[in-house]
Amino acid sequence: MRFDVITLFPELFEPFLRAGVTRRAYESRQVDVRLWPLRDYAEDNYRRVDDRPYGGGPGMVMLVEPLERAMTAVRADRAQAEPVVIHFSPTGRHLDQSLVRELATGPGAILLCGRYEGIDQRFLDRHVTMEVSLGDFVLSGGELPALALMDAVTRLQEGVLNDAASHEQDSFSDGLLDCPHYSRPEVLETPAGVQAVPPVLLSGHHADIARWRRERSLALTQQRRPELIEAARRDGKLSRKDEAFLASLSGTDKTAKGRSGA
Ligand code: 9D3
Repeated sequence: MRFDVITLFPELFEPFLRAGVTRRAYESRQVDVRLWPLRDYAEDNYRRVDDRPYGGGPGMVMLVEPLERAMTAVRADRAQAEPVVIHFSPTGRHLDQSLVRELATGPGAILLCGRYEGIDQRFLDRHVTMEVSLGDFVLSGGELPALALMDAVTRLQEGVLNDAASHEQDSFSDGLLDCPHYSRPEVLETPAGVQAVPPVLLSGHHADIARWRRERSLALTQQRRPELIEAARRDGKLSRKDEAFLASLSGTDKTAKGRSGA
């Protein structure tokens, strides 16, 4: 799989490509990331890549011509006839795990990172197949969204997670939020008091532990993201036991976190 990233800030990508569980996939070119510095495709003496918007107003617009030259170079370097071209934009479709899974099975994409107020619409009209947003908040450009997408897709590639089961236990893999996790020490002494690990996790009863984790996931999802419970129900992902547990929560949040609104 291959990602071609057109960006004014290629240096932002390097540290992410060298860290964590995804590193090996990038280094082995199992996921081949190629960076295309847009400024290299500016042709005038000032290496101009942006200019003022027609119609006036604040900010700058990314110029068609350098983008066009960069895109021509990328397409010439990619065998594929019609690669997916993703433009990261606050007006795009919100990135979610179903899009990530879809991209993870494909040949990759061309990723277009905007800066300033945005990109000349005429370039977008001719090249972009998909607009993707990271959510309803304002960033200064598309580079972090591009890194987020590549990270999410790359960790789904064969051999990236040591443990195949990590995939299945992921938040969202079955549409529910993840349960809490604990490690040593068994009892944590703090100035605010003593915090013990939930005893069931020390019991060695694997069925009980699995049930406890499932119930923590269900309760947390019901509390924070009730629409995900509805979706899991529609998708037939809730067992009779799950439904009985949810019914026992009886619509009131009895947890300390629920009462505090945390
Ligand atoms: C202050 C400028 N905004 C006017 C309301 C428009 C605007 C233009 C460019 C807002 C943000 C950006 C830069 N953002 C991205 O390129 C971006 C983004 C984001 O800001 N939030 C969530 N997802 C994304 S994907 C790309």
